[in-house]
Amino acid sequence: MTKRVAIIGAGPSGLAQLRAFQSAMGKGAEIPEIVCYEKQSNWGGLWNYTWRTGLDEYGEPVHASMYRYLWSNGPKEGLEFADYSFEEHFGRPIASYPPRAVLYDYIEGRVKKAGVRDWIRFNSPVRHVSYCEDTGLFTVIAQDHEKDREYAEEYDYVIVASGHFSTPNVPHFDGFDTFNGRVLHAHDFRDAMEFKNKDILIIGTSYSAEDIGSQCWKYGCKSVTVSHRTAPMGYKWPDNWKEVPLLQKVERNTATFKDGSSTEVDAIILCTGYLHHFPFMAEELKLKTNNRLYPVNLYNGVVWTKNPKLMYLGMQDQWYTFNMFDAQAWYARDIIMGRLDVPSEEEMFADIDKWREEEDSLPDDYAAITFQGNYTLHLMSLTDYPDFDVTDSNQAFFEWKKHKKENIMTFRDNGYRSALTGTMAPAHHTPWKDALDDSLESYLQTEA
Ligand code: FAD
Ligand code: NA7
Repeated sequence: MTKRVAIIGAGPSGLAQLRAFQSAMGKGAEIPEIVCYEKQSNWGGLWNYTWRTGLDEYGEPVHASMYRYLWSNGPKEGLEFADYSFEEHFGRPIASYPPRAVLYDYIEGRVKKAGVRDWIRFNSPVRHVSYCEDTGLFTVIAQDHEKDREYAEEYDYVIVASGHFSTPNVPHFDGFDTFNGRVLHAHDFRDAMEFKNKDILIIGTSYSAEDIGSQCWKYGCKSVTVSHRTAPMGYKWPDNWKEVPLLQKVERNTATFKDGSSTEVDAIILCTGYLHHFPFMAEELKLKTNNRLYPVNLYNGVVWTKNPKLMYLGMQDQWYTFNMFDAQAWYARDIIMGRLDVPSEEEMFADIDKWREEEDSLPDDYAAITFQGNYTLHLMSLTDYPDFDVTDSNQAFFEWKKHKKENIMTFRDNGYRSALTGTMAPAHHTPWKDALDDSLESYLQTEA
């Protein structure tokens, strides 16, 4: 009987899995029956923008954490699909930091070409996944919002590709309940214009803090104060931007920090990261990890060691994204199709330990990028995913870091070489700080 595979999520990771199977089919292989469950009404995952926050039209938690005016926070040369270049999609070279809508178009272009949309059941959140030792099958319970019914189906394999930047980590600080402005998490941030002429306080020092602060600055907020728990970001910020120690308390509009300093603020944005959250997985199948490069219990970063018929995609903290998800998806496919074996549980754990020990000893971000590049390369070497030169992609990331250090508000004006086509990206027609229109049409114009 044909094997059945359930994929949970049709974001970049889930779509990578669909494309991996379709690619094998295109080369004449017999593939399993594939069912992809997607909670939203369209594909693209976080790249599928919605104005909604809180709950969606069906009462489901809104998945989206992306906001208007979001431009890629890393060079596109670091994420390019090895089987579908930017040049193939857009018909010409484009600049290195596309806005969200442009990247969405690129993600969609590949899967439209592959013709895999019919494999996806939209408006279909998975409610529960369990495994039966006797039958050797998973039961997936899902909601069909269009027919307003819950139903169960059985599968030989399950691939969890539901993302991990959607359920906010929301700490409490003293006095929040007395604050006279809005307190929100980055997950609910949508439009920087809301904060025009306002003094904003940001908690956190990672990508969301840096980028949401920069958005608010770009769209005319009065000042940005960023509060750190561990260390300041240390970039050369504009004059109306300062970095302060951790927030201690809030009294009405006054925020006081660990060093005793204080400032008046109109809004507080918690850029405090996300939780790996899988309420739909049975306890013994549930990944529990913090945000790191090599999560626990996943052999080769993908295979659930306690039951190798279960796999997780894209659960790593991410320098590499789309091409790493692809490498994982091709690997997962080849295990399912019997082309690759997994070793004993003991060997899997020993291998995981080796990677995690290396991760723990990485001295800096440059080493972390190389680590994730090597991980992606390792997976690619196991399958027929087209080769690309990881050294070139690492190099794009290294230059990106250097450009951020030089000037955090102009780093997106730089271009990098594609590891696939060798083409140097052209400059964009308008510097990022002056480009207020983030539409696909505006971005693809050749002149301002
Ligand atoms: P997601 O994109 O999160 O997709 C998961 C999918 O699973 C969603 O469609 C969701 O609806 C679905 N789903 C979830 N639960 C269920 C369920 N129970 N049942 C059915 N379906 C479900 N990466 C970059 O490369 N460049 C960037 O510039 C960049 N910017 C980012 C900015 C923000 C604000 C955030 C939060 C992330 C950013 N990322 C960026 C990283 C991002 O994680 C990846 O680009 C990518 O979206 C991850 O793909 P994914 O498929 O693993 O997860
Ligand atoms: P990250 O990268 O997980 O970073 C979370 C940040 O939040 C980090 O600076 C943490 O500080 C900080 N944090 C977490 N909890 C607290 C508390 N309790 N108090 C103060 N600060 C805290 O999440 P991001 O949202 O920035 O990025 C996620 C993805 O979105 C990323 O891949 C991008 O592509 C976009 P720490 O350094 O641990 O002290």
